[in-house]
Amino acid sequence: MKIKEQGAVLIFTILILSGLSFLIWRQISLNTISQLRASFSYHKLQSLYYAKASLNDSLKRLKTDPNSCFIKNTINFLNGSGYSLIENEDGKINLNFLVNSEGVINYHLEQLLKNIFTSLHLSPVFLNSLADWIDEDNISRKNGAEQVYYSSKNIRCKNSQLDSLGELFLIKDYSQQLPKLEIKTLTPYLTLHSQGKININTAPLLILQAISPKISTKIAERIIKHRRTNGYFLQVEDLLVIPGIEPSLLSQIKPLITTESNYFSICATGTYKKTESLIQVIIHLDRDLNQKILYYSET
Ligand SMILES: [Ca+2]
Repeated sequence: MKIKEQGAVLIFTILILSGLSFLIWRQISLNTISQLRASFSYHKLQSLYYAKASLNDSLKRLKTDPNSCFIKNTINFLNGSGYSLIENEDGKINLNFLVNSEGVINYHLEQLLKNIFTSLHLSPVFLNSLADWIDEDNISRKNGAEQVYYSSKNIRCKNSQLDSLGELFLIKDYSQQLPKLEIKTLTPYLTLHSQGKININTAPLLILQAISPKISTKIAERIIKHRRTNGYFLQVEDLLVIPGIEPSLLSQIKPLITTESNYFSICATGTYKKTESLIQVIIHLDRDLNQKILYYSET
Protein backbone atom coordinates (compact mmCIF):
# COMPACT_ATOMS: atom_id res chain seq x y z
CA MET A 1 0.00 0.00 0.00
CA LYS A 2 1.30 3.40 -0.88
CA ILE A 3 2.18 5.86 1.89
CA LYS A 4 -0.62 8.28 0.82
CA GLU A 5 -3.23 5.52 0.99
CA GLN A 6 -1.92 4.39 4.40
CA GLY A 7 -2.24 8.00 5.66
CA ALA A 8 -5.80 8.26 4.40
CA VAL A 9 -6.76 4.97 6.12
CA LEU A 10 -5.15 6.21 9.34
CA ILE A 11 -7.04 9.51 9.27
CA PHE A 12 -10.27 7.69 8.47
CA THR A 13 -9.69 5.29 11.39
CA ILE A 14 -8.96 8.19 13.75
CA LEU A 15 -12.15 9.94 12.63
CA ILE A 16 -14.22 6.79 13.18
CA LEU A 17 -12.68 6.27 16.63
CA SER A 18 -13.23 9.94 17.57
CA GLY A 19 -16.85 9.73 16.48
CA LEU A 20 -17.39 6.55 18.48
CA SER A 21 -15.69 8.08 21.53
CA PHE A 22 -17.93 11.14 21.27
CA LEU A 23 -21.07 8.99 21.00
CA ILE A 24 -20.01 6.86 24.01
CA TRP A 25 -19.17 10.00 26.06
CA ARG A 26 -22.47 11.60 25.10
CA GLN A 27 -24.42 8.49 26.07
CA ILE A 28 -22.63 8.28 29.42
CA SER A 29 -23.35 11.98 30.07
CA LEU A 30 -27.01 11.58 29.16
CA ASN A 31 -27.28 8.52 31.41
CA THR A 32 -25.60 10.40 34.26
CA ILE A 33 -27.90 13.42 33.82
CA SER A 34 -31.00 11.23 33.66
CA GLN A 35 -29.81 9.32 36.75
CA LEU A 36 -29.29 12.62 38.60
CA ARG A 37 -32.69 13.82 37.47
CA ALA A 38 -34.32 10.57 38.55
CA SER A 39 -32.50 10.73 41.87
CA PHE A 40 -33.55 14.37 42.43
CA SER A 41 -37.15 13.57 41.47
CA TYR A 42 -37.17 10.66 43.91
CA HIS A 43 -35.66 12.80 46.69
CA LYS A 44 -38.13 15.60 45.93
CA LEU A 45 -41.07 13.20 45.94
CA GLN A 46 -39.92 11.62 49.18
CA SER A 47 -39.48 15.03 50.85
CA LEU A 48 -43.00 15.94 49.69
CA TYR A 49 -44.36 12.76 51.28
CA TYR A 50 -42.67 13.74 54.54
CA ALA A 51 -44.11 17.27 54.34
CA LYS A 52 -47.59 15.82 53.71
CA ALA A 53 -47.21 13.38 56.62
CA SER A 54 -46.24 16.28 58.86
CA LEU A 55 -49.18 18.34 57.60
CA ASN A 56 -51.62 15.48 58.27
CA ASP A 57 -50.26 15.13 61.78
CA SER A 58 -50.86 18.85 62.40
CA LEU A 59 -54.41 18.60 61.02
CA LYS A 60 -55.10 15.81 63.54
CA ARG A 61 -53.73 17.98 66.36
CA LEU A 62 -56.05 20.82 65.35
CA LYS A 63 -59.04 18.53 65.84
CA THR A 64 -57.99 17.74 69.40
CA ASP A 65 -57.06 21.31 70.32
CA PRO A 66 -58.90 23.89 68.23
CA ASN A 67 -57.40 26.73 70.27
CA SER A 68 -53.93 25.65 69.18
CA CYS A 69 -51.74 28.69 69.22
CA PHE A 70 -48.23 28.16 68.05
CA ILE A 71 -47.34 24.48 67.79
CA LYS A 72 -44.06 23.18 66.44
CA ASN A 73 -44.03 19.52 65.52
CA THR A 74 -41.14 17.37 64.27
CA ILE A 75 -41.36 13.77 63.03
CA ASN A 76 -38.27 11.73 62.17
CA PHE A 77 -38.38 9.46 59.14
CA LEU A 78 -35.84 7.25 57.36
CA ASN A 79 -33.15 9.58 55.91
CA GLY A 80 -35.25 12.63 56.62
CA SER A 81 -37.84 14.41 58.74
CA GLY A 82 -41.04 16.37 58.68
CA TYR A 83 -41.50 19.65 60.51
CA SER A 84 -44.68 21.66 60.81
CA LEU A 85 -45.79 24.83 62.49
CA ILE A 86 -49.41 25.67 63.30
CA GLU A 87 -50.23 29.33 63.76
CA ASN A 88 -53.55 30.54 65.07
CA GLU A 89 -54.69 33.35 62.76
CA ASP A 90 -57.52 34.48 65.05
CA GLY A 91 -55.00 35.80 67.55
CA LYS A 92 -53.90 38.36 64.93
CA ILE A 93 -55.38 41.48 63.36
CA ASN A 94 -56.97 41.04 59.93
CA LEU A 95 -55.81 43.82 57.59
CA ASN A 96 -58.55 43.07 55.06
CA PHE A 97 -61.22 44.15 57.54
CA LEU A 98 -59.82 47.68 57.82
CA VAL A 99 -62.36 48.86 55.27
CA ASN A 100 -65.46 47.34 53.67
CA SER A 101 -66.10 47.23 49.92
CA GLU A 102 -68.06 50.49 50.14
CA GLY A 103 -65.06 52.28 51.58
CA VAL A 104 -66.29 52.57 55.18
CA ILE A 105 -63.45 52.32 57.68
CA ASN A 106 -63.80 49.84 60.55
CA TYR A 107 -62.99 52.25 63.37
CA HIS A 108 -62.25 49.55 65.96
CA LEU A 109 -59.87 47.73 63.65
CA GLU A 110 -58.19 50.99 62.65
CA GLN A 111 -57.52 51.69 66.33
CA LEU A 112 -56.15 48.17 66.80
CA LEU A 113 -53.80 48.63 63.86
CA LYS A 114 -52.68 52.07 65.05
CA ASN A 115 -51.94 50.63 68.49
CA ILE A 116 -50.00 47.62 67.21
CA PHE A 117 -47.94 49.73 64.78
CA THR A 118 -47.13 52.16 67.57
CA SER A 119 -46.06 49.22 69.78
CA LEU A 120 -43.80 48.02 66.98
CA HIS A 121 -42.35 51.56 66.62
CA LEU A 122 -43.81 51.90 63.12
CA SER A 123 -45.78 54.85 61.81
CA PRO A 124 -49.45 54.10 61.09
CA VAL A 125 -49.46 56.86 58.45
CA PHE A 126 -49.98 54.34 55.63
CA LEU A 127 -53.36 53.10 56.91
CA ASN A 128 -55.11 55.55 54.56
CA SER A 129 -53.13 54.17 51.62
CA LEU A 130 -54.01 50.64 52.73
CA ALA A 131 -57.72 51.55 52.91
CA ASP A 132 -57.52 53.01 49.38
CA TRP A 133 -55.74 49.85 48.17
CA ILE A 134 -58.61 47.69 49.51
CA ASP A 135 -61.72 49.78 48.79
CA GLU A 136 -63.37 49.49 45.38
CA ASP A 137 -63.48 53.18 44.49
CA ASN A 138 -60.78 55.36 42.97
CA ILE A 139 -61.33 58.34 45.26
CA SER A 140 -58.16 59.01 47.19
CA ARG A 141 -58.31 59.65 50.93
CA LYS A 142 -56.19 62.31 52.62
CA ASN A 143 -52.62 60.95 52.51
CA GLY A 144 -53.97 57.90 50.64
CA ALA A 145 -53.28 56.70 47.10
CA GLU A 146 -55.39 55.42 44.23
CA GLN A 147 -54.63 54.47 40.59
CA VAL A 148 -53.51 58.03 39.68
CA TYR A 149 -50.59 57.60 42.08
CA TYR A 150 -49.75 54.00 41.08
CA SER A 151 -49.92 54.51 37.28
CA SER A 152 -46.56 56.30 37.26
CA LYS A 153 -45.06 53.23 38.98
CA ASN A 154 -46.64 50.67 36.62
CA ILE A 155 -48.60 49.21 39.52
CA ARG A 156 -52.31 48.41 39.40
CA CYS A 157 -54.16 49.61 42.48
CA LYS A 158 -55.78 46.43 43.83
CA ASN A 159 -59.15 47.92 44.84
CA SER A 160 -59.91 44.67 46.65
CA GLN A 161 -58.66 42.64 49.60
CA LEU A 162 -55.02 41.63 49.93
CA ASP A 163 -54.05 38.08 48.96
CA SER A 164 -50.63 38.14 50.60
CA LEU A 165 -48.76 40.29 53.09
CA GLY A 166 -46.11 40.76 50.39
CA GLU A 167 -48.55 43.16 48.68
CA LEU A 168 -47.87 45.63 51.48
CA PHE A 169 -44.64 46.59 49.75
CA LEU A 170 -46.55 47.81 46.70
CA ILE A 171 -48.63 50.22 48.75
CA LYS A 172 -47.68 53.88 49.10
CA ASP A 173 -45.78 54.68 52.31
CA TYR A 174 -45.12 51.00 53.13
CA SER A 175 -41.95 50.40 51.17
CA GLN A 176 -40.48 53.72 52.32
CA GLN A 177 -40.67 52.94 55.99
CA LEU A 178 -40.62 49.17 56.13
CA PRO A 179 -37.56 47.40 54.78
CA LYS A 180 -38.37 43.93 53.43
CA LEU A 181 -36.98 42.22 56.50
CA GLU A 182 -39.69 43.85 58.56
CA ILE A 183 -42.34 41.51 57.15
CA LYS A 184 -41.13 38.94 59.70
CA THR A 185 -41.78 41.51 62.40
CA LEU A 186 -45.35 41.94 61.22
CA THR A 187 -46.45 38.36 60.51
CA PRO A 188 -46.95 37.33 64.17
CA TYR A 189 -49.50 40.16 64.50
CA LEU A 190 -51.16 40.61 61.10
CA THR A 191 -53.23 38.22 59.03
CA LEU A 192 -55.47 38.15 55.96
CA HIS A 193 -57.55 35.17 57.10
CA SER A 194 -59.52 35.37 60.33
CA GLN A 195 -63.01 35.93 61.64
CA GLY A 196 -62.12 39.56 62.40
CA LYS A 197 -62.30 39.44 66.19
CA ILE A 198 -59.23 38.81 68.36
CA ASN A 199 -59.18 35.49 70.21
CA ILE A 200 -58.08 36.34 73.77
CA ASN A 201 -57.02 32.70 74.23
CA THR A 202 -54.34 32.87 71.56
CA ALA A 203 -53.43 36.55 71.04
CA PRO A 204 -49.81 37.44 71.87
CA LEU A 205 -49.01 40.08 74.48
CA LEU A 206 -48.74 43.02 72.05
CA ILE A 207 -52.12 42.25 70.47
CA LEU A 208 -53.80 42.01 73.88
CA GLN A 209 -52.37 45.42 74.72
CA ALA A 210 -53.46 46.84 71.36
CA ILE A 211 -57.10 45.96 72.11
CA SER A 212 -57.32 48.96 74.45
CA PRO A 213 -54.95 51.56 75.92
CA LYS A 214 -56.48 50.55 79.26
CA ILE A 215 -54.93 47.08 78.95
CA SER A 216 -51.46 47.63 80.36
CA THR A 217 -48.53 45.26 79.95
CA LYS A 218 -49.24 43.97 83.46
CA ILE A 219 -52.90 43.22 82.68
CA ALA A 220 -51.96 41.55 79.37
CA GLU A 221 -49.42 39.40 81.22
CA ARG A 222 -52.12 38.43 83.74
CA ILE A 223 -54.40 37.32 80.89
CA ILE A 224 -51.65 35.13 79.42
CA LYS A 225 -50.73 33.69 82.81
CA HIS A 226 -54.39 32.94 83.56
CA ARG A 227 -54.99 31.03 80.33
CA ARG A 228 -51.77 29.06 80.86
CA THR A 229 -52.58 28.02 84.41
CA ASN A 230 -56.38 27.78 84.28
CA GLY A 231 -57.02 26.84 80.66
CA TYR A 232 -58.76 28.79 77.95
CA PHE A 233 -61.41 31.43 78.60
CA LEU A 234 -64.75 29.89 77.65
CA GLN A 235 -66.52 33.24 77.16
CA VAL A 236 -65.31 36.84 76.97
CA GLU A 237 -67.06 37.65 80.30
CA ASP A 238 -64.52 35.36 82.01
CA LEU A 239 -62.00 38.19 81.56
CA LEU A 240 -63.60 39.86 84.59
CA VAL A 241 -61.59 37.51 86.82
CA ILE A 242 -58.44 39.35 85.71
CA PRO A 243 -57.54 42.19 88.12
CA GLY A 244 -57.72 45.43 86.13
CA ILE A 245 -60.50 44.31 83.77
CA GLU A 246 -63.59 46.17 84.99
CA PRO A 247 -67.12 45.70 83.55
CA SER A 248 -66.89 49.12 81.84
CA LEU A 249 -63.64 48.11 80.08
CA LEU A 250 -65.11 44.75 79.11
CA SER A 251 -68.13 46.38 77.48
CA GLN A 252 -65.78 48.65 75.49
CA ILE A 253 -63.66 45.80 74.15
CA LYS A 254 -66.41 43.19 73.76
CA PRO A 255 -67.06 43.94 70.06
CA LEU A 256 -63.37 43.28 69.34
CA ILE A 257 -62.78 39.97 71.10
CA THR A 258 -63.81 36.33 71.05
CA THR A 259 -62.81 33.05 72.72
CA GLU A 260 -63.03 30.92 69.60
CA SER A 261 -60.66 30.17 66.75
CA ASN A 262 -61.64 29.27 63.22
CA TYR A 263 -58.61 30.09 61.09
CA PHE A 264 -55.17 28.48 61.16
CA SER A 265 -52.12 28.48 58.96
CA ILE A 266 -49.84 25.47 58.75
CA CYS A 267 -46.37 25.47 57.27
CA ALA A 268 -45.05 21.91 56.77
CA THR A 269 -41.52 21.14 55.61
CA GLY A 270 -40.32 17.70 54.51
CA THR A 271 -36.61 16.91 54.20
CA TYR A 272 -35.14 13.85 52.51
CA LYS A 273 -31.34 13.66 52.07
CA LYS A 274 -31.02 17.48 52.03
CA THR A 275 -33.85 17.92 49.49
CA GLU A 276 -36.73 19.99 50.88
CA SER A 277 -40.41 20.42 50.07
CA LEU A 278 -42.65 23.04 51.59
CA ILE A 279 -46.43 22.99 51.98
CA GLN A 280 -48.38 26.04 53.15
CA VAL A 281 -52.09 25.90 53.92
CA ILE A 282 -54.80 28.06 55.45
CA ILE A 283 -57.49 26.07 57.23
CA HIS A 284 -60.99 27.04 58.31
CA LEU A 285 -62.30 25.03 61.22
CA ASP A 286 -66.03 25.16 61.94
CA ARG A 287 -67.75 24.55 65.27
CA ASP A 288 -68.08 20.83 64.50
CA LEU A 289 -64.29 20.78 63.86
CA ASN A 290 -64.79 20.18 60.13
CA GLN A 291 -61.71 21.39 58.29
CA LYS A 292 -61.83 23.27 55.02
CA ILE A 293 -58.65 24.14 53.17
CA LEU A 294 -58.88 27.75 51.92
CA TYR A 295 -55.38 27.94 50.46
CA TYR A 296 -52.81 25.28 49.54
CA SER A 297 -49.41 25.55 47.95
CA GLU A 298 -46.52 23.11 47.66
CA THR A 299 -43.02 23.84 46.43
CA1 LIG B 1 -59.48 52.09 46.01
